[in-house]
Amino acid sequence: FIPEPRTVAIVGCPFSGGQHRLGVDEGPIHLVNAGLGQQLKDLGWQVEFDGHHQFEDISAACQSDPPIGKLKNPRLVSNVTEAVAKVVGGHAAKGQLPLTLGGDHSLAMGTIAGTLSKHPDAVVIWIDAHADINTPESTDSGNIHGMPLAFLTSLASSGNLGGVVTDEVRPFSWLDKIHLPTSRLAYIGLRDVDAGEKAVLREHNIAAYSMHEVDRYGIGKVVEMALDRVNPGRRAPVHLSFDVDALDPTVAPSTGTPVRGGLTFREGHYICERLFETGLVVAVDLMEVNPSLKDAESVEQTVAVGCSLVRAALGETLL
Ligand code: B3U
Ligand code: MN
Ligand code: MN
Repeated sequence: FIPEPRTVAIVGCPFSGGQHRLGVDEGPIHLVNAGLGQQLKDLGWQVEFDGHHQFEDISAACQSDPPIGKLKNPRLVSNVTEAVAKVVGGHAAKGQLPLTLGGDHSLAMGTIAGTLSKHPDAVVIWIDAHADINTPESTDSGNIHGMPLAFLTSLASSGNLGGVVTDEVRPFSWLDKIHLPTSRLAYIGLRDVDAGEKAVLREHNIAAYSMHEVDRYGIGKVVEMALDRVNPGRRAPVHLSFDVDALDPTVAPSTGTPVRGGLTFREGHYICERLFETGLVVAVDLMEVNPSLKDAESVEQTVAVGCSLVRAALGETLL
């Protein structure tokens, strides 16, 4: 039994340590300042927002954070995502719907771990231009925002970070007990997938729908195909993790790694609307909005699109 009105807990995560471009930590601040909270109230939600999370103590404690193997900022990312997992898991435990605003996509290690703590059978729908499933061995960039799904699916673990670790607590050891089976992960929107990632998607037969499938079948069919693969009975809770770079750069220009040929405005919104319609959505992430990239008009456009994607995922309809 879920009391009405339902509560959405906005988890603002101004964090950019999973990649190297400054400014993505400003994303959540812009989204909230654009009035997202009130917009969700207008949709009938009770909204809880306790301000943006401050990761300063963690950053201070990670002053010395040399790379491990290729991984950049491993201690910072591990500690921040562990904190996020606790916050998201706490909201989920109270029956609230956590809405996490990033920040870079490494944060999803925290959000999805938090969701799994309350809903161990949850499936993940990952909307992105990128597969974010590089392992410490396969990564070229060393940026951890390209790896969250490798840790979540146990393809990567704290024991194989690709370098010698002498830390008292091994970074990412908190994640070793978290396991998202690859059979419960579906992607939509892919178009910039590294060779090592393609091998993983194939080897594990992961439900991956690239822009090619979106073109071929149309977005309506693709969403049903994705759900049929990971949630055939339409009973499992759904965690939606939306990287704004899934959208075409003409639609969402202010993001760190734009890739042309992306989802249209409507295709992005359709995914959110359809998932809401299933009644199964238990958590939503909106990641990689970077207001320091591009001109003021592009920033405003990207922030507005981000807000409207969230509204669609939380029940806004066209009619
Ligand atoms: N696959 C590349 C690029 C990338 C992943 N996620 C984003 N970019 N945003 C990497 O760095 O792992
Ligand atoms: Mn991503
Ligand atoms: Mn991406």
